[in-house]
Amino acid sequence: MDDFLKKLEKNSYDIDKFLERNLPTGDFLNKRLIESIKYSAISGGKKIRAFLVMETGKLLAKIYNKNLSEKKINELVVVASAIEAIHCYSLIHDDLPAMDNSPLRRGKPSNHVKFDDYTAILAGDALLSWAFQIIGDANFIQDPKQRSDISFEIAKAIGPNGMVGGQQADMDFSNQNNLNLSEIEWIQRHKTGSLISSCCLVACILLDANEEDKKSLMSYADNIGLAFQIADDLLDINANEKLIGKPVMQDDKNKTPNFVTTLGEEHASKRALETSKEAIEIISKYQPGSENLVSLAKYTVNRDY
Ligand code: GRG
Repeated sequence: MDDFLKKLEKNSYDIDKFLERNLPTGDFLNKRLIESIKYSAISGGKKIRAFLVMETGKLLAKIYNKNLSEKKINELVVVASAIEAIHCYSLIHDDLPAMDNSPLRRGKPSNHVKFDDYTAILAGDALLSWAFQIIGDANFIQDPKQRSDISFEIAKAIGPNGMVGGQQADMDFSNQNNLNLSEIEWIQRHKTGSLISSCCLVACILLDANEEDKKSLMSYADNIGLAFQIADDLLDINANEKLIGKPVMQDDKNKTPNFVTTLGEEHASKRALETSKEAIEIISKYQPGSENLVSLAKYTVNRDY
């Protein structure tokens, strides 16, 4: 696991380098907005979504015996960074008083606490727009069809029938403790799962994957997303607040039903492990070459933050 954590760290470093170089610099009166964007987007988080994009790309290159050129690696980094920017926007907005009202994120004051509510809203909006700006930039991704397919798939994954729709349902039903398991799973698949699945899908687009491999990799990603969310619900009751870098017992405080409140701790742990195992089984058919994706599946349920 130590070796895997080092790879995850190196990946974060590469993505941060891209973000530092390419996030906008203020050009006049917008300097405070830029400060707020950089405060949340750079040097924070595990960047597992970016890792998923990069590793899926590397695996596909291996499967198809393609040489992963520097240009192709850069394209993967661009899309991975765009997805991390989108993820960051969702966390900034999720922490706002109108949503989770969380004062801490990644071990430091949430964006709206450090700045203010309107700046946090605008920083999130700006990160979302910037993500599509770099995906659409021909200097970054050469093939016009790939640019348009990637934009389409990501927009679909994070829109009303994806992340935003899931977040709306999460908010609407947060005070109801009568949601059943399939409703909770629906919310998870939309709120968290669809962006995670899109990480594998965009790598498939960049590497021209065939339908069969695309299907397997999406199924791997679906399982990773589900295991990740159940593990997150378990961390909400068990984690060390300092280590996790955000308040614990948030779902209890906000009366949000989740996998643990519905299944109980023991069953939820079992389900997380089964789901991670399923992901490992799917990706193991690509051995050798998928070792880092196997480690990621193990990590989703063994992490302590
Ligand atoms: C506000 C449109 C909008 C969407 C919010 C992602 C999300 C949707 C809310 C976050 C709520 C939450 C805690 C979900 C659990 C899973 C999750 C996304 C955890 C945070 O992701 P990590 O652990 O975070 O990858 P880091 O900090 O490592 O990037």
